[in-house]
Amino acid sequence: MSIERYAIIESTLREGEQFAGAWFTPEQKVRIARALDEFGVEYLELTSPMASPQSEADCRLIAGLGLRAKVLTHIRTRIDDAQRALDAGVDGIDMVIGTSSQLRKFSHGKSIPEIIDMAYEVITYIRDHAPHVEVRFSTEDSFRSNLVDLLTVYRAVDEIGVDRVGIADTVGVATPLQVYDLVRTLRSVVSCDIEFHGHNDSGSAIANAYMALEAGATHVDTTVLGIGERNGITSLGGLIARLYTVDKRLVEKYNLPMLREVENLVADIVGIQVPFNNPITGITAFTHKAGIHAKAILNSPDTYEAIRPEDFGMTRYVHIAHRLTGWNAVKHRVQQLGLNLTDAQIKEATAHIKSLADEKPLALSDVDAILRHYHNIYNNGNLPEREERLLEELGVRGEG
Ligand code: HCA
Ligand code: CU
Repeated sequence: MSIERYAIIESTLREGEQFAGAWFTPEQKVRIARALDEFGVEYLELTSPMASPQSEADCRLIAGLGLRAKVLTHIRTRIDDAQRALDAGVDGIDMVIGTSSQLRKFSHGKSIPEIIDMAYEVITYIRDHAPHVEVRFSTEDSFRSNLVDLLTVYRAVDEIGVDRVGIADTVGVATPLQVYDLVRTLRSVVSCDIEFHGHNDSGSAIANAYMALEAGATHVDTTVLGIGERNGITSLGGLIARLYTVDKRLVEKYNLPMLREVENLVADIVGIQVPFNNPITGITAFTHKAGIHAKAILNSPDTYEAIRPEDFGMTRYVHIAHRLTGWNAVKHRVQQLGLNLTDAQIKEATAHIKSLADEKPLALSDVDAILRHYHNIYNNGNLPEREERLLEELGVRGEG
């Protein structure tokens, strides 16, 4: 594998707080921080203490929890921001400034040399006052910045002595190839670590984060379920799924069965559902339906599963109550139910299930009743009353 070492900077408590539905109480922040710490992310990034008095108190509170994860806060490239961050007792500071012409014109109005001067002042301030604190410098909207400007700024801050530089796809426009190229180029310009932060406006946030790692980035920003400004950034679970399917050893350092718990916790707090098609934890992520798939899955799950559900404390489900079903999957159900039917009889029952399913949606309980009905025909048994009723409703048997 070409990715040798990487760390996750989990920004649910910073970027995630910029999600429209987020309003975290201090108690909720602590719960999220502890859950992510238990999952095993290397860093937690928190909202700037400058944002509000409560943000400052929360930052202090979480920095003081004694978590295994390093606690970072996110600031503007300003001395007063850096002072407040250091006062809060964080392990690291992520500072940012816009380098694109739009941001230079409409946001802070600074030229590239002025940006480097500001960076110099703030980085040396932190280095002088708290040599043990990690420093990261990133440029907002990196992909719409002039490449020469960008590399000039990164080279300068690397020489001043940051631990990391960050590139940010602030508006979610970068393609995976552009991310790869920029990180590659940057890799040959700076000697410090490289972080990637990517928004999902065009649906590429996970792929982009992965390409950044392939190109030599060492840190990736995520949030739980990808929540953030607009439609958010690289999701924690998405990144894990991406890396797992490349090489499982890349994610073995995390407590994978906790993923679902972390996602449910955050979904609950911000009032959203885990999307049905979410990687790993979506409700249908391990549901197999077509007869051909079901047969192969029952013989050997890896035929149609790139991810082992057990690794995440999930279970697979073979969906048999529909018209695409196949007799092999039905046979598996017959065995689960402990019924006595030959292959020929199961094929007959399957044909019956398919024709009923052509008329209306079936439930598993309907299929079970039909299978028991066949079992009884061929073994002279009686059905429980409840299943008799189900069969009547399905029109499989009439009254009397
Ligand atoms: C924002 C800032 C940021 C910062 C990313 C970073 C972005 O616009 O809210 O610090 O690397 O997306 O540019 O989240
Ligand atoms: Cu962002």
